[in-house]
Amino acid sequence: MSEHPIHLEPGVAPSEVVDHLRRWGYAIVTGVADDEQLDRLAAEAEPWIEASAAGRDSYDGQHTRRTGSLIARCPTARELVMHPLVVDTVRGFLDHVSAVQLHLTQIISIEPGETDQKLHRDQMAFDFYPFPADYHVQCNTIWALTDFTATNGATRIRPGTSGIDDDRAEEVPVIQAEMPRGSVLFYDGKVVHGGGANRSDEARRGVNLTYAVGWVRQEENQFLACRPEIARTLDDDLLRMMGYQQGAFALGYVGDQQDPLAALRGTDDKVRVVGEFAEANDAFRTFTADLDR
Ligand SMILES: O=C(O)CCC(=O)C(=O)O
Ligand SMILES: [Fe+2]
Repeated sequence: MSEHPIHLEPGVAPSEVVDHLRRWGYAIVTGVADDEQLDRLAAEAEPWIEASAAGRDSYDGQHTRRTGSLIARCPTARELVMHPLVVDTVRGFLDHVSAVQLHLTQIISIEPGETDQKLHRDQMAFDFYPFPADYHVQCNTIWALTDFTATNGATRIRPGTSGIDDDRAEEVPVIQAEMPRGSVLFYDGKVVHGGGANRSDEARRGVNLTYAVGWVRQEENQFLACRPEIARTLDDDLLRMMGYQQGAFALGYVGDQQDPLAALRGTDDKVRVVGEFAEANDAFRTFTADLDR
């Protein structure tokens, strides 16, 4: 395992990131965000982080602050959510579904004194449903807003544990996703991982932006986390990613089969067929082939 963590260079093709994710359950790309963009985000987020309480238990982290609603609160977070490398990687990794959607936006600030978070697989959020080993439901990112180091709480990962059961996963050594500020850690919903202890004297800050298949409930309720008055000022592509689109063949329309985006904008467009790339879904294509649509 000594080759881990593997760092991919800026400019890497999304397909290569997808390959690494499929092989190891994680991938790190350095140099995705620059200092100017991160400074802007940090300034927008600072008052909200200051106002966020520490977690209630050792899983959330009693020395960890979690700050959500980033679409509404931090305009720069919108750029990160829709970064082409991320969107293309998420779509490539979750290419078995008609639509993908934003799942969670959260700055995780692990502060001095925090201990190791219990290792877990993020897909447990779906009521611990035992998804098949080869069915991925999530594709996640953590953007390094500060350097991630072994002492300040860099994410701990057991590489390659996505497709294996818990007993075998226990035998895989834990590595840490050390990476410079501006890097992105991608990881799937199955790989065993957790936040690290912070033994330094500064906070480790990461922007956790996660994505899921279009047919599940979102971890963060995007329709309430971002009020309609703010949502109406956002681009269509971002809104679709937030969930203002059909999540699958017949999921998420409004009233008389109105498209969710049209409902938000107050127009009367009927629903688009489904998510923006439904044609990728074999089952969808087979089912609709003989329909007169
Ligand atoms: O902050 C981190 O490095 C990871 C946190 C995490 O895995 C979680 O809260 O689910
Ligand atoms: Fe996690």
